[in-house]
Amino acid sequence: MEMTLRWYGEKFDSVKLKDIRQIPGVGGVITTLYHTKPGEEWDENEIKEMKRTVENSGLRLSGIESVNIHDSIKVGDKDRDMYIERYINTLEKLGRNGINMVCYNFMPVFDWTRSDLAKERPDGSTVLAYDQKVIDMIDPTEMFSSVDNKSNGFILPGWEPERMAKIKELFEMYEDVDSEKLFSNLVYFLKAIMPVCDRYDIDMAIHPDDPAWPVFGLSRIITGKENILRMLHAVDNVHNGVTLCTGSLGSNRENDIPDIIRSLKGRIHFAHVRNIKYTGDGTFEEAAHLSSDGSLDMYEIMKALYETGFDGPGRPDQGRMIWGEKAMPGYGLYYRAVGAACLNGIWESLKKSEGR
Ligand SMILES: [Mn+2]
Repeated sequence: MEMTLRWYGEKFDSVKLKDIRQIPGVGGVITTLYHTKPGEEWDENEIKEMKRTVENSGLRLSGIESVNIHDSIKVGDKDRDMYIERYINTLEKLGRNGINMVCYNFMPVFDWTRSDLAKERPDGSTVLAYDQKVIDMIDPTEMFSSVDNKSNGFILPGWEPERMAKIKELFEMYEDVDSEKLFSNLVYFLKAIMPVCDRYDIDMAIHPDDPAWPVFGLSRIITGKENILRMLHAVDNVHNGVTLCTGSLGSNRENDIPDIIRSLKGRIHFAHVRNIKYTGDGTFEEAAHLSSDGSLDMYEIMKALYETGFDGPGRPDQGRMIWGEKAMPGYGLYYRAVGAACLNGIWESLKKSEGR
């Protein structure tokens, strides 16, 4: 695994590349053109500039998270072919510039959902948390304002104000999109983009739905081993792969993450490795990377990645906010550096114990 950190770009991120460079074992960042909107074709000069900025700081640009998918593609309306063409053009430009891993998701309306962006834990750190009972009481069209109030003034990925301003229209778009329709729209999209991925050796890595069950009555299709394998078989090309996000998949207690990792061998192109703690039925909060702090076995997860020969980029994902840092919820420098160090420690011990 190549350890990386997510970085939102100089204009949007409180974290500096020179600070990321000082975290032991972190050699790359996962970034994006954060100002672009879903459906917009990326500008090649901006891609070059983004790459130059990262490389000038002594880091590698290890992949993109995300190139977002326009809702027309997800619902499969009359405009989808136009948006797919733009997406292909963006992939072509990334490929030409030597960028070979693209993370995306196929979640309706909301990229991810939490009921609290700064839940205080007993040690005084704050974390993102989810409580189904709280979510059930929220009007989904009000969800954006409640999230925006707690984002420390940062724009959250997937919660762009321009998009959320049209939230009622978005819900209408998805009204008759059941999980089968959403799945076939995903397959349609993947079949269309595979030729450009083959040409430039671009690994597409779909991010699982977070949490891994339907929220606000919206369909969710990337939630566990069975539907992920179905998706991989439907477009059986190595470039059609997965972001293994332990926290998203782990939100469903029935998901056995090491087993999922082993069954997806060769098709995991990106790893988000974080711990979560189950706090009740349908409730969880994000925890530190030490297994004892949460409910997931981080050693077994890293071991499964190691044993299946995973050599793509990985990152500690979002984490706790500690030491009074003010940053985008989940994306401070301090704790993610701790998380990366913890994962690197497990990885080194796995390597050494096998004499590799
Ligand atoms: Mn993730």
